[in-house]
Amino acid sequence: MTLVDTPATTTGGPALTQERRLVTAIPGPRSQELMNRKAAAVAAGVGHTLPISVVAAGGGVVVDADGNSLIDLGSGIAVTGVGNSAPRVVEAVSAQLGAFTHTCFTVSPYEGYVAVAEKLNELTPGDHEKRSALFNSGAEAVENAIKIARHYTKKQAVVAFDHAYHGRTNLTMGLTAKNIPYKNGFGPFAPEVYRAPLSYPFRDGGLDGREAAARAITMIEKQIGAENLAAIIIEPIQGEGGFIVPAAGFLPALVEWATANGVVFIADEVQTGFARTGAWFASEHEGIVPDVIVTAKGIAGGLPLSAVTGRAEIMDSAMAGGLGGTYAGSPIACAAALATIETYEQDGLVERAKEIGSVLIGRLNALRTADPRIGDVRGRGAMVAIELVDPATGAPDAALTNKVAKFAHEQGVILLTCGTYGNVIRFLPPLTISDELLVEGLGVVAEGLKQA
Ligand code: PLZ
Repeated sequence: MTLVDTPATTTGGPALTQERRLVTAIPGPRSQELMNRKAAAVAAGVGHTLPISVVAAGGGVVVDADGNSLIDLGSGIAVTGVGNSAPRVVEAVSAQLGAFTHTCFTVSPYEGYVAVAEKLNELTPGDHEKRSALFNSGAEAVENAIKIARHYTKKQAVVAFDHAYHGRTNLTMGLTAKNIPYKNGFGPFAPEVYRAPLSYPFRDGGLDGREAAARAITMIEKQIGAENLAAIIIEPIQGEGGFIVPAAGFLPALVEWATANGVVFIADEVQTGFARTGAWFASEHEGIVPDVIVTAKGIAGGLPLSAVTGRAEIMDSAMAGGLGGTYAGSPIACAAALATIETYEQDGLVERAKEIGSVLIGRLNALRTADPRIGDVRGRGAMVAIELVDPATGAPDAALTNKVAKFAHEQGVILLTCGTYGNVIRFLPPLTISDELLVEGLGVVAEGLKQA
């Protein structure tokens, strides 16, 4: 691997020196300049976690315009599983750019779209016959999954769960649980969306998975009725809501009930999909086979692409012309997706996610033993979190969480928070990060906790 030292002019990708390097305060002067321009030009509603001006990224680092090199523990929110500017992706996208950039698949089709659909049908759980349709964003794919389920079942109601996150469009805002910042003042929301209680082992008072599922099913039967319910949608591990892993048995019981009652079970694997959790899809950990599965983020190495994959009879129910979009399944994004999937396969990244997971869980559990403010350590593979609490009461401690995140940012670590109560620190490193950088990043978090 070539080690390149000057940041502002280098390309990204794995050629970047893999180190944390601070040459100015964060933000440095050039980043600050961009932040000033941003404040004057970009709508205030578009926030940011870390005020830097990115010029390159790759492996496990992000480099800013001032020459600082930050450890990436966020992957742009679980997107760059294969790393930034992954070589196969760069090559495939460059070739596609030279061939053609756009025709609109629903006007004049091309092979890349079909090849991605074939790959998704093969990789997603279940050996039944499947079909896929491609879109641009996670929210757009979720919307389409619901459209398809309603068309197939000829029913209207949809159940989402406490702590759910499904997007920022009108229907998906309604499916999303948390008000601030996602929904506040943005209503009215779409009708026929209902919310059921989740299994949240850390805050559930000892309910096991089957009991938590029974609680949700009772609510659904009493308040909605299976005869009105088109679909249940759930993230197999809640992402934005706090990296909540439901108790074992919760998801299988919901799938069983949905199957028995003519309700389409939709797994939103936008954040959990594509090797992230140490399996191709998080549904596999619980042995469930969703009727429909929604993917995005990790699917295309950073290019915008999303997909709905499901049972052929469900997916084929919408009339020809009923699904689509100008850019949906763009040839460039499809080229990126095929190269991304090949990279997960060839570079053994499902296994790598497991290894990253054992480093994370091991170190964080050790921290927890010495620090009662860490109420819970949870997650699977390279999707792990700590929940910070007041040790005396167990109450969520968002202030501490923000302090630790701020400390990490100032020390050159990109660290994300999440959770309905804003008290969860989540770890979503690119699967291309080295153990050294990962451990160094965790060390900064530990120091942040100590100083807070
Ligand atoms: N479903 C499970 O995690 C996106 C949100 C970032 P889009 N999560 C990151 C933000 O603050 O906007 C997400 C998700 C799950 C759907 C989505 C939506 O995916 O590609 O952001 O539309």
